[in-house]
Amino acid sequence: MPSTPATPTQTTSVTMSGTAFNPAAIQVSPGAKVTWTNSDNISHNVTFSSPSISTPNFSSGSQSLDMPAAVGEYSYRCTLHAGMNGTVTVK
Ligand SMILES: [Cu+2]
Repeated sequence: MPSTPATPTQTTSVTMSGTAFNPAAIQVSPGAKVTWTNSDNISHNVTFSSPSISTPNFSSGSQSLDMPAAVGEYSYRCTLHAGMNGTVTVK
């Protein structure tokens, strides 16, 4: 039996904590602005490969990115930390 993907949380706010995105899977409206807040006191970033959008490295405070208007599931990662991954479902 195939595993069921986790249901994304409907929010536009993601925390970076413990070198992880929380919640790691979110769902937003087309074109929504998503804000990541770093509470780790070490540098992280948010890097999407398609579309090619990213935040600078930041170690405190928040950075926001506008999500695509096209529905779909967009994965992202922090390029500084292997395994620090998240997804944004635009629906
Ligand atoms: Cu990181």
